[in-house]
Amino acid sequence: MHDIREISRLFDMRAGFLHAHPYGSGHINDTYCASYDAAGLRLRFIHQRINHNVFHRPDLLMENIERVTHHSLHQLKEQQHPEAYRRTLTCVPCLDGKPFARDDDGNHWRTYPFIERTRSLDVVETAQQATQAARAFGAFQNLTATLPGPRLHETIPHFHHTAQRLAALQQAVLDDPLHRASAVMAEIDFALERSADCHRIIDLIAKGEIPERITHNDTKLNNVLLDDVTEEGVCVIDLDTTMPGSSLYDFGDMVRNSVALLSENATDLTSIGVRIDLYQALVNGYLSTAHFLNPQEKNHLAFSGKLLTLECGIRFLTDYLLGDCYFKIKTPTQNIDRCRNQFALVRALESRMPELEDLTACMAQKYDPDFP
Ligand code: ADP
Ligand code: GN1
Ligand code: MG
Repeated sequence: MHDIREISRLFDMRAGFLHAHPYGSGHINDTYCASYDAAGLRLRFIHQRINHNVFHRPDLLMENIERVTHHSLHQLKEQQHPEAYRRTLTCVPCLDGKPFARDDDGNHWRTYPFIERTRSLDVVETAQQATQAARAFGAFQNLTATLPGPRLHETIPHFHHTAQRLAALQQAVLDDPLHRASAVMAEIDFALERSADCHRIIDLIAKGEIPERITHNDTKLNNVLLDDVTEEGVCVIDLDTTMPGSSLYDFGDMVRNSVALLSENATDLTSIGVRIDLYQALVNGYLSTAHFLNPQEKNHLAFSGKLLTLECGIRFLTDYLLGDCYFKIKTPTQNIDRCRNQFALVRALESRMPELEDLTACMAQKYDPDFP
């Protein structure tokens, strides 16, 4: 717990601090929701400590976020969007005008207005929610496609380089600092058996068949806020990893996060499976806004779901072997439990892959009759 009243003094809040509490279920940053009094009106803000063990250059990260959010707002205003202020994050400046502040302990903090009358879901409940989330992430990529200026900073280099993630796992198995590897050999073998998969997208990117785009790279369902009433995806949040990437990383992570109807934290895996209707809802939502995709990207949408699930499982497993230094955990076995959850979903996706690929091709033709 941090002293959020103290933190609030670092920012140009123009309202009186009332109280704050930890908020959300993100694995990386420390997020607080704070209430303020503005002449009798209650306003809420998000104060967030950027995890500098994960993001080594919070200053460059915030430079990315400022550029992306300014550009979003500019575009929304050009479109005369009636709710521009609610459709993008906005950084509240700190006292010296910067979009982040440093506390006495060397932590970096940022503040966003709370986007009211929305909610974020940890587990998708309906196909409509999946469609809306996918539409929002596709629209976000449309928006970043026109970002002027230099390439964004890579806030975590090689973030979705799955082959490097596998290599990091192999290194963790060799180092095995907590002697955990022997008990999880089945999971390690599961990952190693899929080494070829880990190279597939990277090789296509290297050959230039899949283009680099500005992508979000962390398209968990709880990183998009859905309107309380209409369930429309109103605002894409958690922009820390918005940087050069592939559209397939964004789509694949949505699949990972949505089609199982089970949280990645669930430990009872008896019911884990792929809900084809939810996959269809995701493809439909994504293709309805991501008009820029080339045929190779469309061809790999179904595979990307399996790849990002495998990659996330590999990351949970690596973190478990290295002593749970990266992802926040609530129980000592949570990272290995999450790994098993993800690998069970990989198996389920593998068993339905032909169906998922056929369905993707049908949907791609619906949006583009020339699609092969
Ligand atoms: P993490 O990187 O730890 O996942 P997030 O930026 O995703 O952190 O924030 C954690 C949670 O806080 C989100 O899932 C969402 O529920 C909530 N949240 C973050 N920013 C806002 C905002 N501006 N308005 C409303 N809720 C927010
Ligand atoms: C982390 O920050 P959060 O909780 O939205 C992680 C993602 C993982 C996800 C797994 C910067 O996302 O890459 O897919 O956990 N973010 C970072 O739940 O590593
Ligand atoms: Mg998040």
